[in-house]
Amino acid sequence: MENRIKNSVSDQSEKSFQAGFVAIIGKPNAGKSTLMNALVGEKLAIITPKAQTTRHRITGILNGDTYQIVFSDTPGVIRPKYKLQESMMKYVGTAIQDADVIVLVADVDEQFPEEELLSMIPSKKIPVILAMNKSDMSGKEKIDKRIEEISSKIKVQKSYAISALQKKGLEDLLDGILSYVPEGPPYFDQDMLTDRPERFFVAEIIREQIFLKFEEEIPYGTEVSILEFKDLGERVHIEAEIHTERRNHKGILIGKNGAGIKSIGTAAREDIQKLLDKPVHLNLYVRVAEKWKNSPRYLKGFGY
Ligand SMILES: Nc1nc2c(ncn2[C@@H]2O[C@H](COP(=O)(O)OP(=O)(O)O)[C@@H](O)[C@H]2O)c(=O)[nH]1
Ligand SMILES: [Mg+2]
Repeated sequence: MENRIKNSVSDQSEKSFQAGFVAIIGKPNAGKSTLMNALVGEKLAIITPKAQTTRHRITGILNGDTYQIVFSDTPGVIRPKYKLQESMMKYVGTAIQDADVIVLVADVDEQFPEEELLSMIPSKKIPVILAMNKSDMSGKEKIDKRIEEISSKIKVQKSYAISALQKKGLEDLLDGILSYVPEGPPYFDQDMLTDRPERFFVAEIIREQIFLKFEEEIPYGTEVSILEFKDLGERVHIEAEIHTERRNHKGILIGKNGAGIKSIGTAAREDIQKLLDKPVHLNLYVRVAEKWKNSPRYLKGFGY
């Protein structure tokens, strides 16, 4: 990536500016969020080994000297089972609609394709670049076979074997993307990394800890909202609420003598301090929000 930026500097006089939207799509767990973070060089999207960690469309802006790429990390494509997932799939849809380029992220070890994912990709117009991810886990033969498999099912303009985790193959991928990014002025200020406010990322960091620390049902039934976000100069005071769909989950989240909530808070606070670059005081509360995943009222309140 360093090279790319340096090359751009020397090219600056001949080249006009490029700016565009790139939708990063794929099945759950393919490595979309890892890829976006690696491309923008900052941990914006939360990453956990659990599927469906990403619930929103998250913007990550890569600013080069001669280009601005606005990436949208999206939830993994699934067949929605409840309203929350319907909203999640809508975010994938709008990211695709806005896109100048689609980066389809596939996991080399995953069975592909699924109808849901393919049906969301428009049959023409928007160029599709295939990023065959997790190539650190497989041999060349298998990677090539998978690329061929996918290319036979949808029209792929370019394909690359990458490892988002090890940041391998990303410069080539970026060159490929740039070859389809139109000329035009930047959409955002060139020092902007995202269009989301800090408090959004604070809520995401807390949610990430719940995904990392608890099993199956609990993370999927949990949402986090920020009650208070006060920058007091030398430190930031944050009050956040963890909403859970079941009464017994509340007990599990709080834990014996508050051990559960304490461990979420301690880990989240560390990451929030890194994000805000200031000491943080974090208070967490747990509330039951029955059936929130299917409640339009709750979902609206949570920003879906
Ligand atoms: N081995 C390997 N693991 C990866 C790679 N990219 C992502 N992962 C892992 O795959 C899991 C899902 O990653 P994530 O970015 O959250 O996937 P998403 O659901 O598509 O956003 C995490 O445990 C990542 O660490 C990669 O290139 N190689
Ligand atoms: Mg993700």
